[in-house]
Amino acid sequence: MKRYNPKDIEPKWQAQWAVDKIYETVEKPGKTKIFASPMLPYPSGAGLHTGHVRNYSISDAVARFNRQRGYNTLTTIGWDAFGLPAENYAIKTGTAPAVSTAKNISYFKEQLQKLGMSFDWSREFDTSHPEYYRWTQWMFQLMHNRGLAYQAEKLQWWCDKCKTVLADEQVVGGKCWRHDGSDDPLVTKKSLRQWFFKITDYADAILDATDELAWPEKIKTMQKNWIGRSKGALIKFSVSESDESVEVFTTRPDTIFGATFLVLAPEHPLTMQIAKDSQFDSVKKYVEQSIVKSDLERQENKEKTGVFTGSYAINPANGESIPIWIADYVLPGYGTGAIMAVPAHDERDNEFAEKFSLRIIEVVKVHGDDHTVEGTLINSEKYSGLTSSEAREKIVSDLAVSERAEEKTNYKIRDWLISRQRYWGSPIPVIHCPEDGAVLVSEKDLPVLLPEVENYAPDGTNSSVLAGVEDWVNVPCPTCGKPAKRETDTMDGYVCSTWYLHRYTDAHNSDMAFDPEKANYWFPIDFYFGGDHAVAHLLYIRFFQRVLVDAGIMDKSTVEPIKRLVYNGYINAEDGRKMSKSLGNTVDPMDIINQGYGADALRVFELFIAPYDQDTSWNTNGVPGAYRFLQRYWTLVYEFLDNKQGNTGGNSNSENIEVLKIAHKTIKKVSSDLESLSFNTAVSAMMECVNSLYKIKASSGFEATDSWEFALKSLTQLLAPFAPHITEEIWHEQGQTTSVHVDNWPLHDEKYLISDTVQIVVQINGKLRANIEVSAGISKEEVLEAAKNEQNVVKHLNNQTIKKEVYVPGRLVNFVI
Ligand code: ANZ
Ligand code: ZN
Repeated sequence: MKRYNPKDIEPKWQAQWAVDKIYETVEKPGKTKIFASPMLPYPSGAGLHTGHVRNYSISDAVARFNRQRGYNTLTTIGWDAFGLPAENYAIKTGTAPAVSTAKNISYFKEQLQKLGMSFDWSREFDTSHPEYYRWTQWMFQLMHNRGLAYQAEKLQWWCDKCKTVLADEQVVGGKCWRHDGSDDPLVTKKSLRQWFFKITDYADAILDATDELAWPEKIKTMQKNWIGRSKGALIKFSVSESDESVEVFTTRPDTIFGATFLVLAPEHPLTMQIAKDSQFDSVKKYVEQSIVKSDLERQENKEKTGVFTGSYAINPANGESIPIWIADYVLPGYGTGAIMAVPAHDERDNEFAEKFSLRIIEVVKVHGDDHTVEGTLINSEKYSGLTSSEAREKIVSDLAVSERAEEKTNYKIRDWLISRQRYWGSPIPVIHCPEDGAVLVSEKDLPVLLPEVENYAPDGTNSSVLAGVEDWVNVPCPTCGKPAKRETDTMDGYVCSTWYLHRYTDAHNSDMAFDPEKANYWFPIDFYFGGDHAVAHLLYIRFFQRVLVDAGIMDKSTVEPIKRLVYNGYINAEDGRKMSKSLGNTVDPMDIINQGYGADALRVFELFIAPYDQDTSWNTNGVPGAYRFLQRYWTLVYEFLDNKQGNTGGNSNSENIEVLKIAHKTIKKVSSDLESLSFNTAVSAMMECVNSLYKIKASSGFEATDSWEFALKSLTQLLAPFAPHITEEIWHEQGQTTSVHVDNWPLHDEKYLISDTVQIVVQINGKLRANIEVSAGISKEEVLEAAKNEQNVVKHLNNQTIKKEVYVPGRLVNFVI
C-alpha cells in the first residue's frame, strides 16, 4: 500500500491542474452560473497567515462544490496592490513600490497555489498596473461626468503617521484604520481641498434596499447606522439684537416649547460673532480647547463643559428669549452644528442644564419613566393635548408659513473622500488650469501614468511627492492649451476595489473596463467571502453599482452587486490575541505544508475549526487531527483496492445495505451542509462516515462489491471541495481518468434513508400491553422473542401458556392465552 504523503501528491496535482487548465472558467449555455470570490487581498510583505487561509478555504470549498455540480463557476483572485505599506517601505529602503509589490504578489500567489486554491488564474490582475488603473481613472471620469465627483474644502480626518487625509470609514475608534496600537496617535482634523464621490446621493436607495439583502444582520445594521438617516426639521431661531439667526436640526420639533437654550458647536461660524465682549475671552479659550479634541472624546459620557456667549435667541414657538451657549457635545459635522436644547427630554441637555442651572420645562407627558420618548404634549399652548407625532407635523407646518422651519432628513454618512496625499495610488486624471479650472484628461490620453520618482518621502506640505515631479506636473490645459498643472493627489485604494469584481468577468480587455455583456452575465456575485470592510468597501460597491446601473452599463437586476455575503469570523492566535506579525503569534501555512501535514489537512482543519461565521482561536493539535482523518480515509480506500485486486472475479453486485445507507446519508448531509455553508458539520459527517465504514469492515470484512465501490467513490467526491489533492489522487487510483473536480457530485437515493427501525404494537388477547422498537429487517422469531421479554408483557402473561401467536409483519404481535 502506498503511504499518504502530501509532499508528493500535492505539488504533482497542482502542476497537472495547471497543465489541464481545469479551473478555467467555462460559460456553457443553459447552465446555472455561480460567481464566488473572496475579497481582493492586499499583498503585504508578511504573506498569508493561517487566519487568512480560513477565508480562502471557505471560498474555495464553495467554488469547488459548484464546479463539481456542473455549474459554470467563476472564482478569481487579484491584488489590491496600491497602498501605503509599499510606499512606506520605499521611503525606508528606497525600493520602488512597484518592485516590492511585485515580489509580495509572487509570494502570495505561491502560497495560494500551494494551498491548492482553484482560482481561474488566467483572470488574475494587479490594480497598480497601468492596464488596470487606466480603467480606474476611466471610472473617475464616469463619476465626474455624472456630477458625482467634486472638489471641496472641508475639515478632514488627517493621520499624522500616514501623512494623508482619511475617509470617515477609515477612522476606527478615533484612530487611523491602518494602525491602532495603544501608542498610535488619534486622528486629527485638517481643512483641505479634496476630491469626493457623492455617495450621499444614493444614501436613501442603499438604505432602503438593505433589509432585503441576504447578508448577515450585523453587517446590515452597521450599514444602516452608518448611513444614519434621521427624519426631523430645521428650525430658525433669530439672535436678539442682531440680524443673524441660528438654524438647528432636531428630530423632536414637538418639544420646542421646552427648548430653554440653544447650544452651538465651538466650530460653528457664528460662535465668535455672537460672543458678547464680556464673554469673548472665555468663549475664545473654550473654543481653542475644544477643537483639538476628537469627536470620540467629545461624545464620551463625561461631565459636560460649556460657556455662555452672552447672547440670546428668540424661541419662534413662543417668543421667549433663551440663552445661547457653546459646548463641545454639539458636533460641527452633524446637522447644522447647533441644537435647541430640551433638558426635560434629552439626556445630554439635561446634564448640561443641571450643571449650569438652566431652566428645565417638561412639555411631553410620557408613559413610564423614560422622559426621552414620545407622548402627549403639555405646556405647549395650543398644541397641548396632541400626540408627539401630530404635534411635530403641525408645529413644523405652522412655522413653515413664516419660513422658520422646514422638514429635513439628515444623514450621518458623508460623501466619500477619495483623494490622498500619497504617491502609490492611481493618479487622478485631472489637470488644473488657471482659466478653465479642473479639467478632465481626455479619455484617449488615459492612463495618466504614475511617474517614477527618486525619493518617496512626502515633504510635509500636504501634497504627495508627485507635486515635485516638475515635468510630470506641468502640462498644457486640455481645453485652452495654456500652462496648467496635474492633480497631484492620488486615489485611495478603495476606489480601485470598487469595480474590480467587474473586471474579473473580462479581465484583460484593453478597449474598455469590461464588456457589460460579460459582467451582466456573471453579476450579481452569488457568494462574496470576507471578514472585513463592513461600512467601507461593502458600502462603496453598493454605491458604485448603482452608478453603473444608472449609466446604463449594468442591468437593473444587478443593482445589488452581492447576492450573498459570507462574512467569516476571525481566527485568533492560540494565545487568544489577534494574529499579527507584530505580535509574533502568526502561524505560517507554508510551515504546516512543509512539515508534511500538507495543504489538505490544513484546509480541512480550517473548515472544521468552528462554524465559519464565529471567531475562534488557533489550535496546534487541529491540523494533526485533520491529517489523521485523511490518512484513515486513504488507508481505507487502499485496503479496499488491494482487496479488490486480489479478487480476480471483480466486484460482486450483491448489496451491502449498511454500507449503502452510510454512503447515501453522508451524501445527503454533506450536500445540504455545503448548501448552507455549514462546513464544520460536513467535515464531521465525513469523519463519522469513515468511522462507520471501518466498523463494518472490522465486523464483516471488505467485500469487493459495487456497494463498497460506490461508498468510497462518493466519499472521494464529497471530500474533494475540502481536500482537493488527496481526493484527486485517490480518484485516479479508483480508476478514473478525468478530474474529480469537474462535473462530479454524487446524488443520494432516498430509498436508503428510510428509517432503520419500526414500531411494533404488542397485544395480549387483543389488549395493548406494549410498544416495542425493533430493527426493520428483523425476523418473526426475533420479534416474538423481544415481545415476550418486554416487562409489561411478562407481567400480563404471568407464566400462562400461549395458545396462539399472531404476527403482522412490521406492525403487530398478539398473544392469545
Ligand atoms: C431637540 C431634541 C429634543 C432632540 C429631544 C432630541 C431629543 P439623531 O437621531 O442622531 O439624528 N443634535 C442635532 N445636531 C447635533 C449635533 N451637531 N451635535 C450633537 N447633537 C445634535 O439625533 C438628532 C438629535 O440630536 C437632534 O434632536 C438634536 O437634539 C441632537 F427630546 O433636538 B434634538
Ligand atoms: Zn495612518
